[in-house]
Amino acid sequence: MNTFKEKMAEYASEVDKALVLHLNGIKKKNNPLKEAITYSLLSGGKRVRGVLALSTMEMLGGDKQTAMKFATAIEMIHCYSLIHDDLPAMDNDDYRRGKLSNHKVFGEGQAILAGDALLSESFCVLLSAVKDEHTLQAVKFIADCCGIRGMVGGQSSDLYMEGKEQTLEDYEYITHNKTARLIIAPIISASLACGGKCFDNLYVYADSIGKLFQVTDDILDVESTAEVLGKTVGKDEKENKLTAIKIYGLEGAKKHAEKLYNDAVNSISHLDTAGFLIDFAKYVYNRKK
Ligand code: GRG
Repeated sequence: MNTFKEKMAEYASEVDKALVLHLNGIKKKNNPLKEAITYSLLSGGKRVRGVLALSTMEMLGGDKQTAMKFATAIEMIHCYSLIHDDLPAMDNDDYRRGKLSNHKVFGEGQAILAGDALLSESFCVLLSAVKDEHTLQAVKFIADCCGIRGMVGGQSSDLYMEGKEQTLEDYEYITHNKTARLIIAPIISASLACGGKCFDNLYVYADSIGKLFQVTDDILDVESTAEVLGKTVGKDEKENKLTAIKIYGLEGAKKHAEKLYNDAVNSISHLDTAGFLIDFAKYVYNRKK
């Protein structure tokens, strides 16, 4: 039997292969767009969102091809968000995944376009997955997670709140939308594609690990190093960002992480095919990068 680590690597490698295959199908034009997209898309992310799409669909006994399309598209959306987040107008970071940020290599204009193109391309992939009412609902859900009512809305609030007085309510809104929604997307879209199978339990699980992902990100920004994370560390405090550390303090944030981990596990522990997702929650809780 595969260990969690092996299974995780197997899913991540399937996502990588699908992304390479997709890029191979795009013709190079007289511009750097394909190169700029390839640079960021194949720069070695953990592929957690793609892994969640594949593993949840497998757990529910759903269609593998549909899962591959959801995984590919959501990783494209995630990649666009990282490229745009690194721009000087947003988080202004020169490094991502241990390499120069997209705009440091291709310039700000091309980086904006690479993000735009990845988002459009993701919807070409998602539309190709629509084959019935269930897959249509799943694609609508993913669209909702990444736009005004999701990641972009959260990022906009995060930018808007900079330098203003911030409350726990602001923190919860921003975390839920900016980060958790794109973790919820692969899990719940798999459930919807399977006719809403295990929807309620999986929603609690997805929401908990989505929030946990942001809390561990905030803790790592304090406790880890640029070498391990491949991006600048210690920026949150320096730039007075609204983080779990600011709201709960470092020890309080660790306690909050433990609660979210327990909530995640308790929501699905009674399901007999949930082994991988239970281990995945532990992986997020203990992650070092
Ligand atoms: C620009 C619309 C727009 C949204 C930006 C990505 C994002 C939203 C903000 C980045 C801020 C941040 C670090 C959030 C924490 C959660 C997060 C998205 C971490 C990066 O995701 P990982 O760790 O990255 O999955 P890899 O590189 O492994 O893919």
